[in-house]
Amino acid sequence: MNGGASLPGTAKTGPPIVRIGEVESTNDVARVLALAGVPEGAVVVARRQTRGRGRWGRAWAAPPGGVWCSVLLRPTATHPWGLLSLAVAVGAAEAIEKTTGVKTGIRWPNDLVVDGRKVAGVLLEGAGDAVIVGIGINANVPLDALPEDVAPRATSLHLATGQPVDSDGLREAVVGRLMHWYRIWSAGGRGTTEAWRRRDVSRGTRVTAGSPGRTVEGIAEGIDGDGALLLRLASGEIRRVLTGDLIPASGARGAD
Ligand code: BT5
Repeated sequence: MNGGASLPGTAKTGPPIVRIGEVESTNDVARVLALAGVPEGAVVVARRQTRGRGRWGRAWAAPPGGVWCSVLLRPTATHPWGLLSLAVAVGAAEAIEKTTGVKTGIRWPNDLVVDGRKVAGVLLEGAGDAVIVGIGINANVPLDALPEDVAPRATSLHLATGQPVDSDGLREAVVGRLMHWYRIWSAGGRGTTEAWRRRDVSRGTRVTAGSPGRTVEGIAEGIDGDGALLLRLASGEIRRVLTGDLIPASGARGAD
C-alpha cells in the first residue's frame, strides 16, 4: 500500500503520514507527493504554516496550536468537486463534534462555524490527476495569534470547550470522516446534500454570495442537489450560485 515511497516520518503500512514542524503550506508538500506517485490517503501535517492559503489566493493564518493538514486523494469518479468539498466539510464537522462535543455548523460552501465564528476551513486543489484536500482547524489556536482582521470573526475549539483539544485525535477523526465521505462521493454522493443541509447556518439569512468582484445579495435558501447555493433576490428570482463564498450582507447579523 505504501507504493514503495520511502519518506521520513511515514507509517510502516498504509499510506504515509508526513509530519513537519514548519512549512509554507501542507498543500504544497502534498502536491509534491501526489506528483511523485504517492498513494491515496497520504496525509501531511504541520505544526505551523508560514504561508497557509485559502481560496482565491487568500491567506490562511496557521500558527502553532491548530490542526493543519492535507490529504491526498486520487479520485476515479468524475462527480463534481463542488459536491466533494461539501462532503469534506460535513466530515470535518462530524469529526469536530465527535472529538470535542462542539456543535459545528457549515456556511456555504465549506466554512465550519461555531457560535457564528469560523473555526475551520477547507481548500481543495488539483495536482495532476490527484486532489489535495487541505483542512485547517483552530483547535488550540489563541485568538490573539490570529491577524487583527481575522480574530473577531474566528474562534477555536479550546475557546468553545474551555479546555485544550487533543489535536492528534482530532486530526485522525477528521481524516477518518473525510475518507468516509470521500467513499460516499465516489459512489455518487448520495446523502451528502442532506447531511450538509442539516448543518446549514445561513439558511434564511441575508447574505452576499459570489466570488471577488462578482457578488450578488439575497436571502440564502439552502443548496440544490448539485451543491449550488440558492439565493432569493429582491425581485423574488431564485439565483443558483455554483462557486464562491457567503458573507453576511452589510448591516445584517452574522450567519449564526
Ligand atoms: C479557507 O479558505 O477557509 C480554506 C482554509 C484551508 C486551510 C488549510 S490548512 C492546511 C492546508 N494548507 C493550506 O495552505 N491551506 C489548507 P477561504 O474560504 O478562502 O477563507 C480564507 C479566509 O478565512 C481569510 O481571508 C480570513 O478571513 C479567514 N481566516 C484566515 N485564517 C483563519 C483562521 N486561522 N481561522 C479562521 N478564519 C481564518
